[in-house]
Amino acid sequence: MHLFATHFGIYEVGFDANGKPRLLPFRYDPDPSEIGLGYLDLADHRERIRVPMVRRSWLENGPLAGTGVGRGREEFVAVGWDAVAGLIADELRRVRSTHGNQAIFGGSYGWASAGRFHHAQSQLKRLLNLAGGFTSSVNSYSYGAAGVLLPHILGRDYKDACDTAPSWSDIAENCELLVGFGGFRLTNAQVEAGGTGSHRSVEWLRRCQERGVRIVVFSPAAGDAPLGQNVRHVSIRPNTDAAVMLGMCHRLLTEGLFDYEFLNHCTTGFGEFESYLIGETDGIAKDAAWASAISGVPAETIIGIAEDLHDHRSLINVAWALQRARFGEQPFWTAIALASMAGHVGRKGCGFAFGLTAVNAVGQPVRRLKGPAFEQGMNPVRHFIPVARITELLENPGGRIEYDGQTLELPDIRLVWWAGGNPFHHHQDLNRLVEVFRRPETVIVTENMWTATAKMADIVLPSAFPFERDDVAASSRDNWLVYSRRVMEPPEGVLADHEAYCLIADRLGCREAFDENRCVDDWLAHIYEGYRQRYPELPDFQAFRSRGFAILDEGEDAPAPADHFRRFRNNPDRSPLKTPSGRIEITSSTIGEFGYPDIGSHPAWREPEEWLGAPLASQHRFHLLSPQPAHRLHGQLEYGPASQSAKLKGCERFMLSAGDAKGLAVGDGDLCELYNDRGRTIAAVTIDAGLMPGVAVLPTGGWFHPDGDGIDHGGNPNTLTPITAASRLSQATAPNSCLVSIRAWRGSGPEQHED
Ligand SMILES: Nc1nc2c(c(=O)[nH]1)N[C@H]1C(S)=C(S)[C@@H](COP(=O)(O)OP(=O)(O)OC[C@H]3O[C@@H](n4cnc5c(=O)[nH]c(N)nc54)[C@H](O)[C@@H]3O)O[C@H]1N2
Ligand SMILES: Nc1nc2c(c(=O)[nH]1)N[C@H]1C(S)=C(S)[C@@H](COP(=O)(O)OP(=O)(O)OC[C@H]3O[C@@H](n4cnc5c(=O)[nH]c(N)nc54)[C@H](O)[C@@H]3O)O[C@H]1N2
Ligand SMILES: [Mo]
Repeated sequence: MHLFATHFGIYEVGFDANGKPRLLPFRYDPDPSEIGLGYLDLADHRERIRVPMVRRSWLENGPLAGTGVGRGREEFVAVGWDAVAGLIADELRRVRSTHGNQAIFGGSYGWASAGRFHHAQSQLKRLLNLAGGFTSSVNSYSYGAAGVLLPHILGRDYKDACDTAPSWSDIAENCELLVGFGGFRLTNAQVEAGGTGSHRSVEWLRRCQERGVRIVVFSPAAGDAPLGQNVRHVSIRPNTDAAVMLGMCHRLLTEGLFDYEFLNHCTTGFGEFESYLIGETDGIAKDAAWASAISGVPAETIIGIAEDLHDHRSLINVAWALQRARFGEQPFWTAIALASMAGHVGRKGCGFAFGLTAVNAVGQPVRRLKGPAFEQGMNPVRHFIPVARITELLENPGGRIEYDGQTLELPDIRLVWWAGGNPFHHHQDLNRLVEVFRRPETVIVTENMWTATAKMADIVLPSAFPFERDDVAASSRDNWLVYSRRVMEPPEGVLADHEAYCLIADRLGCREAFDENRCVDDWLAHIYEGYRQRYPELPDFQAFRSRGFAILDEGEDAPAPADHFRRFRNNPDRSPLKTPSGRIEITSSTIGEFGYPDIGSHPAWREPEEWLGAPLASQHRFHLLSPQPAHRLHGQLEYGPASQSAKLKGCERFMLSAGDAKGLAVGDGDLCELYNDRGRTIAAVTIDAGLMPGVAVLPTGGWFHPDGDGIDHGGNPNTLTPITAASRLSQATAPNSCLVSIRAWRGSGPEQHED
């Protein structure tokens, strides 16, 4: 079978009457995603990068002439591959001999495309490591706060974003009440890093409902609650979930409705938390009335659901979005404390989970295909940043930031190279990012489209689309392995990242170390053999390639893994967690001892600078949430048919309640300007009857498209979001704490502003 693998699923390759290739849903996928169906349309899109390009004044005057201010507004000159490989090799040599390798930032965060070999970050990092190393980045935008917090609370086995949840099959069979903070944004489950052959989250959630699992969703948006029976939506002010959970903890405590045995044997530090709950530490009882005043959730609702959580076999799920906010560690930590009190942690299908439906993998009862990665080699440079500190890195050379008990020194970056990510999509406060991106001496970007990031480069290397090369694709969280076979050749002048870096490695004298004398076919066979060594039941490479895919446990579900915490609950001495105490740390003396002003030793409510209760809300009165886009993957496939047809008059859509629209004198489809002190962006109103007043929702992924006045016509929410970290502990991204103003826009839409 001729297959093409993407992060949103597998597609079959067919041909239309004119012999033109087209993508079709994969026959074994019960719920294929529409996102990728139009992927091939991008092959000859006008925004495609077709040849290596160099910004004119960098080319003419060199990296030291201080022309970085021209980035993003100057023309590019086409150059040949030989010339560009020479320019890059010379520039890498210059920077490393003058400043040392730490002056090269190769963090390069981003999703790029599926495929184990043509993995954009790995290709770049392997090259840079052979060139002496680079300043790197750690953690993710997805799970930055939780990924640092949870190893302290649950142990290092729970660092991965997909590893806390019980399996869907256990939830459907055993859970009676599923309470989802942040709900279930089902369009997100189309995606899985590395791809999947079988989208099943939506079906699993439906099966839970059919089995009588009652579902409660706390969200500012009613759309985060699934349709169907046994569902209740509770409207909540953004960023206040921790307060509601604390109100629930308080109720369970004062009513004596908590699992004393579990708290005693399986957790540590409940006493300190208890003092905080009853107000011994600060004079404020965190009762339901207190939580209600903060969150807008009626006190009796908080009380009722708290008791329900205790009285029934319950599971608390928290959406990843909640930790992508100021003090984003708190709702996760508080949920763990609440579930521990309610007493069902370690019971099948119960306890707590993070990110059910955030991506397809969470909760899937499958045996995972964990294979070898394309080897990046060793990075001799010890400098790194938590990934969302890119602005500080470029703004403040020689500065320091605190992070998870360490003090990190920010090196003086002279060269930035980005491949497979789009910081002008993913990072916050884009206008500030534009300024700092003008500081380094050289910026190199490897991309397939003229993204805002590519436009900010000095040297742009055109990269082949994933359907223009062969690869072995798999997700370490899934049981499908795919031979993703090229559908067409890349345009002349465009190379796969690997081929481009071979040319540069040649100039650097490390070609042999880079490609080990293997051609791409050899690499694919080599990577596949790595899988076979771990899973001998897989067919040999030739058979795999001709069939197009392989699957573990074909035709049946792998047995549901035992609930993670069951063994621990049964015998915490014999199966301790990998925390300092071996227990769930409701109080973490490690975190307490860091002495950070923005996170303490136990879960707590902390008031963000930007939320509906903040003083700033008198000036900018809407809380902006920026969830994931339903019709594309981040900024990818923005020009695909699914993304384009979801727009209105070519504009991104944002959601507003009917009352707010009326107050602003705008109607469905009207263009509005969303603005604050950081930026301005244009989007079209969609009235959402289920949205809480005071909240605006603008999904990510509209391409940053500022005009001469600095107004973004692409509807990118990151023109508005702050770079403020969740806390010093995680230094994670926090775009969901953002206040904006909104007014009708009388100017033109994006059609008039296109290049
Ligand atoms: N306001 C706000 N911002 C957010 C979020 C939010 O919730 N709110 N969410 C954040 C999250 S969770 C994430 S994960 C990030 C995502 O941010 P990114 O991962 O940076 O976004 P993508 O658009 O997927 O960028 C990947 C880029 O890689 C390119 N690419 C694809 N294949 C290849 C290849 O083979 N080689 C090369 N060189 N390039 C390739 C694509 O063209 C694309 O431009 O955004 C974050 N930003
Ligand atoms: N189609 C598609 N799917 C994707 C992606 C994509 O780009 N496109 N990206 C993937 C990636 S990289 C990631 S990390 C995941 C992210 O998955 P999540 O982090 O779960 O997703 P989000 O879409 O950011 O937010 C989910 C919901 O949280 C709610 N929410 C936000 N803030 C609050 C709050 O303070 N309180 C409450 N109660 N609710 C709140 C919002 O209403 C939103 O609908 O999605 C993945 N799935
Ligand atoms: Mo993400």
